[in-house]
Amino acid sequence: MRHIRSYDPYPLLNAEAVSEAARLINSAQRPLALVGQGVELGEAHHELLAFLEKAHIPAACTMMGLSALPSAHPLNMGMLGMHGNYAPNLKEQECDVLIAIGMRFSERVTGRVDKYACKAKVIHLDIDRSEIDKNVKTDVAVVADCKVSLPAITKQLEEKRHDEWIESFTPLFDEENKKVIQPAIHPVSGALLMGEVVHAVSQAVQGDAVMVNDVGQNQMFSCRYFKYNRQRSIVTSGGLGTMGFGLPAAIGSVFGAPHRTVCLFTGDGGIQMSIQELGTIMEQRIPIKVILLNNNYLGNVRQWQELFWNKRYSFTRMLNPDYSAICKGYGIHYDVLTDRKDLDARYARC
Ligand SMILES: Cc1ncc(C[n+]2csc(CCOP(=O)(O)OP(=O)(O)O)c2C)c(N)n1
Ligand SMILES: [Mg+2]
Repeated sequence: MRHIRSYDPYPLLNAEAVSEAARLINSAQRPLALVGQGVELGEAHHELLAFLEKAHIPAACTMMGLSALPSAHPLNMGMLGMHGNYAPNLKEQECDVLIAIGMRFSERVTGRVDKYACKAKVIHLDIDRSEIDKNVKTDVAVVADCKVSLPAITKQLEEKRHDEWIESFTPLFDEENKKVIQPAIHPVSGALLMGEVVHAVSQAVQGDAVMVNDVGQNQMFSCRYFKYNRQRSIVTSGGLGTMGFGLPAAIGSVFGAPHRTVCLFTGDGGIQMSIQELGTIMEQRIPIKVILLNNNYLGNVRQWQELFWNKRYSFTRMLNPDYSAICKGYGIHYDVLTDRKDLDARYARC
């Protein structure tokens, strides 16, 4: 086969790197695994569980890897990064060994790299050699498909418990739950919130659906509050942040997984970038649940103008079309939900 520079789809496992990684993990007091989409693409879900459970390692997922580990697994510590959970973000700064598995240390995960995970030795498992040392300096690199590297490392791991370390996440969870999560998913007054809508849909499908999203606040809230118990269940444009991705991606998801429920969360800005695909839905009679989280704003940009640009709002207010009329035109069944008290009853039909 012709050699293409920097293209090496099946790198051979380096036995020395595997032993060095296992040695570091065996000596760790406060290990933390970061799980990315590489686990999903490599279909290394069982291998990941065997690895985490043998050495009792807490893990947090990147946005792209959210369904690589069941949401309710006791070692799942939540989502990493700027819009992620409090506990894993703080614990990255405390851990002594960080094991990155099929993830690329995006800047939304790391924040300032010069202050990132300073107390940790870093082990990076990735199939792509060019990811190693790209963003975060690595102590041990295991360049291979993680379906191969994870079991090789697991074989050399000692069975361990890290109860005290794992319990130290709990007060941080409790604090986030009280101050952020409960007010987002169970608000008692005010306008309907994205978090409570996502939570209600997630409850209705009981972790069984494929979740697709667009870009913006709808993406962040759906990533935060949708739960999974099946692998390969999230479809998002991730760091590419491509508005208009959601609707066609949801159509593709139905064709890719025809026996599964597909839920799309999208925004009033993003849906208008590929709204013509409602025609495909009409024509193909595609059974997607489209949840348009209409806040009459390019909400994510407005949020940045508010927080980082001194509330200088510019061109973020949306003058929206009548979406009901549009659905009617395409012959697509729709429901308009504005009242909190209707939430559970409507989504129970999901
Ligand atoms: C094609 C494209 N254009 C612009 C952006 C920049 N951008 C990111 S989020 C966002 C606003 C999204 O608004 P909306 O779809 O209503 O979602 P919301 O944040 O309100 O949930 C914009 C303009 C982008 N990511 N992609
Ligand atoms: Mg919006």
